[in-house]
Amino acid sequence: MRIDIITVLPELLHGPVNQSILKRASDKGLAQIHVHNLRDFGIGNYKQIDDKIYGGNAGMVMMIEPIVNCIESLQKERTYDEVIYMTPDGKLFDQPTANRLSLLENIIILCGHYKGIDQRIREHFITMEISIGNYVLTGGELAAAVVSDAMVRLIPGVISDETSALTDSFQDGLLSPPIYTRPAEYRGWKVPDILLSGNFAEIEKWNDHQALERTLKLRPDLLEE
Ligand code: 6GU
Repeated sequence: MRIDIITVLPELLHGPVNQSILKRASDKGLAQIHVHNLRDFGIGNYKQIDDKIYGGNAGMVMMIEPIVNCIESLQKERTYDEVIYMTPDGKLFDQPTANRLSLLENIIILCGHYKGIDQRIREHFITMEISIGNYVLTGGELAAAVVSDAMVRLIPGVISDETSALTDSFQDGLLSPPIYTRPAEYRGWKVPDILLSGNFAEIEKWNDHQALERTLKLRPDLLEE
């Protein structure tokens, strides 16, 4: 998978891209993430990328030309499966969406800033609009990092424990059961006996029950779905 992220704040993405799961995937050759500074496609001596909103409202809009020039320079090199715009008015990002996107070959992610982008970009270039939650961020960069992480960790081989991505909270629509490690007792707080019993059939039953109970208690909305 190749992800091209277009942003006015590339520095904000250097941390996530050069650390953690995204770095590991890149080192293994399983995912390449390229960050593009929109300013490089700015107009004129000042490399302008934003301008006043038509119609008198206060605020700035990301201009059509720099964004189209950047997107088209990428599309000249390869075919993209999705051109995603990160925006609070997009479709709420969830695990099924992450699953679907993780199977794609090439993705562009455009990070919104200021009041947003010229509507014509959304109409003619964007194939998908994503929000990561019902709150407003200053820009789409942190959201793009969230979406990239969620997609890339699903690519086979990225996480060393092959089964772990599939047993995550949400993958089966349930929260994960509680987990423990040594010591078996700390300050008198004991790990449940069943987990030390070695009876794997019973342990699996216990885990399933805990997952259901925790979901019922903490996220009943998941069960309604
Ligand atoms: Cl994708 N962008 C911004 N600016 N704010 C958000 C968001 C995205 N998702 C939730 N809030």
